[in-house]
Amino acid sequence: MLSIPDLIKKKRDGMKLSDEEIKTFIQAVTDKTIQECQTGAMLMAIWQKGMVAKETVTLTKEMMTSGEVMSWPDEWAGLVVDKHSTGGVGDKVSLVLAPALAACDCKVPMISGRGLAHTGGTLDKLESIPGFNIHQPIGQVQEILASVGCCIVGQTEMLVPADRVLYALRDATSTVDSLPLITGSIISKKGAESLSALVLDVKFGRAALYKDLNSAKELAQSLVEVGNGLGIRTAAVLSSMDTTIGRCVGNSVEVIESLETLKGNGPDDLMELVTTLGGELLRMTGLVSELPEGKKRISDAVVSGAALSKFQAMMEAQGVARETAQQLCSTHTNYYSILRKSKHQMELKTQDSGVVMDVDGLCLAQILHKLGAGRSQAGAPINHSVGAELLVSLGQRVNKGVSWLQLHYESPVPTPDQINRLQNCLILGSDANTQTCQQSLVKEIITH
Ligand code: IUR
Repeated sequence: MLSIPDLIKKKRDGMKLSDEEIKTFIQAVTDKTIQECQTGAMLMAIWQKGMVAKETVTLTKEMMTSGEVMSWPDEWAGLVVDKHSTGGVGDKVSLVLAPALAACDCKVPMISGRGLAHTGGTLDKLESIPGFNIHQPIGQVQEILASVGCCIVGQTEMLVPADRVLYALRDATSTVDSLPLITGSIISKKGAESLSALVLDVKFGRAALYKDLNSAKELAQSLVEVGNGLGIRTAAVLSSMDTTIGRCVGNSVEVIESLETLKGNGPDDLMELVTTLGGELLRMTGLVSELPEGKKRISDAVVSGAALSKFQAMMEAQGVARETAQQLCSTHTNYYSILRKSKHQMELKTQDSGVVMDVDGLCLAQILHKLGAGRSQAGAPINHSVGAELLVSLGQRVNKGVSWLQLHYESPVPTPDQINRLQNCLILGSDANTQTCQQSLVKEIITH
């Protein structure tokens, strides 16, 4: 058996590691018998020399089994599904998709994350609902799946401990952007949920992890190959992430937009993503035979109110008082009698007339982050009431002086420079180009 320095040397020199060698490395990481500098060196060797698909599958499997792996009743075989997104702005897909899938008879043990850099996190959004508890032990997750069909929770200490160690060291060693390491990190956590099917929303564009379609596609292909290699039916949807998804960005405001979507009033771009990702999952489970049928079933679950009932039941099962859950899900509710409204609102006005060509989702998210919608560092508090609502749509003709953005803020208040930068997020153009700005978000679906 090679020693840890030998393993590092082997990868450093561009050779493939055997299953046994990868197992040795991950075990040493998990048991903490390896020095941090050695882990860092191996991460850099992997970053530089890469891994072939077989090595990545083994790395992912070993990471997955470094901790607790969930198990489900036999009668759920084929029905346990989840989605992962590489992170976006205004990405509230999970809040609509999880209950919609539950309404289509799937079981959805959705393990979500917190906001990272300028992107929002599903857990932060849900915590703007008073009482919502994202910490659920595995036994409770199974009970909620049995009674409701979906839950949205945080990662427990016991799930994929090797990823915790590697992820922290990747940050410290500039090895975050490595295809095998990203793949191992994402798929190991999904694998530990013992899924039947997994769909990945791999985003590309200005506000995404990967700016260009080709690198996003490379990641999507690696995720799909390794997911399938682990025995999970896996597909990836490549979707563009330049502006915001829907109209709202922030925590409370995104919960409101999600609830409105579950009441049948959702924006087209959000519904397109929800139905495509959900439809693909239904196709992979075999509940439908073709994607269009799957999309229709998801859309029907939302429009009929079946998904809303699941969301209400999920809130109650995760600690929200019955009356609160009922009120949030009723037709004419005053959301701000329950969710905290920011102390101040401000409407930004268009400085010209024209057609809305673009809204810079990255710049908008970065400013909201600074105003308290995101964290300055891990563990720091966030202000759930901070956010923004877009009052215009792409392709819409607007006159000079109309309100285009409502900003919700408290402390810090936006500086003149921030307001100026927000104004520059809105790009107006001439009528001739309206078609180019109203394209579908979904570019491609990768199934193998
Ligand atoms: N999300 C993860 O879970 N792992 C990663 O490596 C990245 C995002 I980048």
